[in-house]
Amino acid sequence: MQNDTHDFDLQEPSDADQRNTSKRIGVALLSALAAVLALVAVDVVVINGAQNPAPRPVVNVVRVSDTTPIQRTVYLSVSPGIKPGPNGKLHDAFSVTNFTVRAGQPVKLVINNTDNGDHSITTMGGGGVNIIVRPGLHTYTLLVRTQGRFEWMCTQPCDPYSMAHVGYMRGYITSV
Ligand SMILES: [Cu+2]
Repeated sequence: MQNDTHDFDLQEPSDADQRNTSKRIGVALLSALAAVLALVAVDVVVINGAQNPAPRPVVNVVRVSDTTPIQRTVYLSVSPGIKPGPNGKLHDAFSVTNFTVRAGQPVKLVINNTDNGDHSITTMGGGGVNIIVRPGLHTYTLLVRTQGRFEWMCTQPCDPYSMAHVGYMRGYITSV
């Protein structure tokens, strides 16, 4: 398993500094991400796991209503031959394929790709998201700037059935 991570420091600032710091962080994020509706990744080298962040909850969910979960951090895995299709044959799959995010709010995706090849989360027909999911454990930051429902699929050649079916290598990013 690789230990490098790709993320922004999205830790909440202290209460005293929260207002100004949040504004600066927001401006910095917007500046860095002005060109595209996009994945953003900044390399951080971790040596022997000594600099691993403190454990986080499996899923940190913030709700704006009873029916609309906003996921600040999503942990998911990618596994070859793990999910049965209609005839019982096992297919490649992401453990989570449908995400609900808040427009303009960065979401961390912590992805453990247990396969030995790349996969991807690539939106079709807009959205501009193209996350190349490399083997190993990586953290990506996803910022969807506008509201909408964007279908994505894995564009890295893998399991043809999975690439064509929601719930396997295909799904939806819903930005509210
Ligand atoms: Cu794939």
